[in-house]
Amino acid sequence: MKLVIGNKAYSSWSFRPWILMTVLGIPFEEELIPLYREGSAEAIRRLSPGGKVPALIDGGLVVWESLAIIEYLADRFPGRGVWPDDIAARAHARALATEMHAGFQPLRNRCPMNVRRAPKALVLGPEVEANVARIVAAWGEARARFGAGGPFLYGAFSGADAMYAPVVSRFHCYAVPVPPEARAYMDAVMALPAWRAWTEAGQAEPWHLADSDDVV
Ligand SMILES: N[C@@H](CCC(=O)N[C@@H](CS)C(=O)NCC(=O)O)C(=O)O
Repeated sequence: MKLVIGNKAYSSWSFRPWILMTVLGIPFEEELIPLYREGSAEAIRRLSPGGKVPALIDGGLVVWESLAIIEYLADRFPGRGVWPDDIAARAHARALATEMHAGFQPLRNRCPMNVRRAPKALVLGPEVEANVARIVAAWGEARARFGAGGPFLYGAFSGADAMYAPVVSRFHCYAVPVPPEARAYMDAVMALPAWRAWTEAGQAEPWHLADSDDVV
């Protein structure tokens, strides 16, 4: 299987299936297309019908949209733990993942993922603060109800953690104030070797996007 991704420094949507496949040990090769450069859009469109990354190519099948890729991985690798085994936990995890996929636009706009940013706070504003409060509450509920088996949202690392991995990065890099339980969850995600591999590769990339680098 091949996963087509964007810059590791910035491409939050690419990070989601990449970290999930890496943590769960699902073998894949990656093709990285640097974003927003001459020829990028055409290069992406050749591989991904929606014209966006990520896309997963499995033989003759192309799956695009990060959440659809995660669902495909759940079908393709049953028993690998893409979603929690328990039906209630699984429903909750899918709801949380979908809420991320479809929402939190103010946070995404104000705090673009940028793994090169040293932690530095900025003024968030009420809409972003509301997103942060909702995410912290949702993480807390998942951990309290379903997280006893490990440090992640549903105990073991799952598709829900993958969907929120870029949020962990944003909260960290923009020094967003969070309660200790949320910080402990973030630290568990950031301690993963897969996290380090992605962020170190992103930090070493030669491409820079001013929109993301110049956020103050
Ligand atoms: N809803 C899509 C969003 C994908 C997306 O917006 N990807 C961005 C990079 S993070 C992209 O491909 N941008 C390139 C472009 O729009 O030309 C998903 O979940 O995969």
